[in-house]
Amino acid sequence: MPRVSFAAEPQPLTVDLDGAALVIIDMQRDFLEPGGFGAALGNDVSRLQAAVAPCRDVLDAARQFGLLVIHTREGHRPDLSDAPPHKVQRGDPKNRIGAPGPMGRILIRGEPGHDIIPELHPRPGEPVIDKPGKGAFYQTDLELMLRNHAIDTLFVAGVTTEVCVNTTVREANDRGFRCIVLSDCCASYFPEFHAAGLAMIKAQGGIFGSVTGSAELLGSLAAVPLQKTA
Ligand code: C5J
Repeated sequence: MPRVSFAAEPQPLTVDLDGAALVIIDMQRDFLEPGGFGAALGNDVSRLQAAVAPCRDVLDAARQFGLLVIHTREGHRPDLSDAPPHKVQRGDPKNRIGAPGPMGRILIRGEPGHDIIPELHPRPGEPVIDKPGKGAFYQTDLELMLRNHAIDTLFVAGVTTEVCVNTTVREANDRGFRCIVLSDCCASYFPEFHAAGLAMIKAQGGIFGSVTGSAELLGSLAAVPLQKTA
């Protein structure tokens, strides 16, 4: 597979696509649609919609180039046995994890709200990591999967920038993976947290990773003579 070079912060990057995966974090109905967990916490879920179209463009390109695409979902078992009590007990009891909502029980595996939004729904064969925490490495087989595929670089997209994206990037960084966060493919309910979340990743010479935009990555891919697989 080809190598691509593109502008990024804090410095330009060259990536061997053979060793790269796209990880899409928690693009779930519970976070992006009215009636889910995000809304239950009082957030304006429409703020997350901006990331959907760029994310879809990158997902299409990743599929075309045969990149490993991994989706994650935050959520818990119906009996809440994997949900820490301090996480469950936060907030208004009628809007807590496990409470009934318009899209089923909030943040519970198998409920409609836990599913990934239709625009970004996984294709058969694309791994879906169900995670009980914010980080995608915590109590999951993500690291094993990446090592078995000889992946050392992650393009990271999803929501929310400062919570599950940042936590996952920090976990990945400590495990030796290079993270390239796609700024417009991520979003937050709080624009200032989105900006700060990205700033923290790329500060100090890229202390947790790099940041670029979907246009930069897609532009570099467009310049590659294609050995597309799909
Ligand atoms: C949150 C997430 N924000 N996926 N989860 O609770 O960022």
